[in-house]
Amino acid sequence: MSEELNKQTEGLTLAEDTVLTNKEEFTAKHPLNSKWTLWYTKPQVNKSENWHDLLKPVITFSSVEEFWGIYNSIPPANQLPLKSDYHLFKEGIKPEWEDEKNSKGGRWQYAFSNRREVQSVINDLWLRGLLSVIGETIEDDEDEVNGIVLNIRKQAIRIGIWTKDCDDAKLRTVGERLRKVLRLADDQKIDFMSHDDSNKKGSEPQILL
Ligand code: MGP
Repeated sequence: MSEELNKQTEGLTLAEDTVLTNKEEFTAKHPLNSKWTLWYTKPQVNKSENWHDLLKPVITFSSVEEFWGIYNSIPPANQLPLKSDYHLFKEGIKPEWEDEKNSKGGRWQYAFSNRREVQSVINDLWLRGLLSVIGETIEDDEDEVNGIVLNIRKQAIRIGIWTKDCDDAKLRTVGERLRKVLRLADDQKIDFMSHDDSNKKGSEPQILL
């Protein structure tokens, strides 16, 4: 078998340096367009803990390699406890409605039921969402998207893309990209709600896509 393989690969050469020929390539880092901070919201244990107490920054990174290092060493989405959240936001933006970069914006959200059958797809959807955000393929205007959020709840898992403003045309582009990233079927809808409305009880989403 190895003889046959040797014969087949005899004439092959690698056009460029790779990790196979150049050990420096092992340490190369591929910078991302922006720096990103991962945040975690731990579940509330007693009622005296408010939203701000539960939310903590975990780590900031700026390269593809650091992203994978972090991704592979934190609990996968489907092992997070109920009532916890992951948030990945551009460095300097807090994942809160109150942050001045979020306050005029809102979020596109895809919610799917938290049943055992869907547990296996959570990690896949969340990873595809993360990659679209750090690769900035989710947006045309590189400043429209501030971050991505994962909420683990009993009734539903929610993935939300937080936008800087509520400009209809820009929102639609981001919404359409999100549908593609998550590979949603026609009957799987996402909705948009401004943070102003999220902060009011009983608000209905402004856009359904
Ligand atoms: P949630 O975690 O988005 O939804 O907000 P959940 O857990 O499904 O609960 P529900 O009440 O929407 O059904 C839960 C609560 O956390 C909100 O009602 C707010 O009190 C608080 N909260 C959430 N966010 C994203 C913020 C925020 O950005 N700022 C502040 N001050 N509170 C927030």
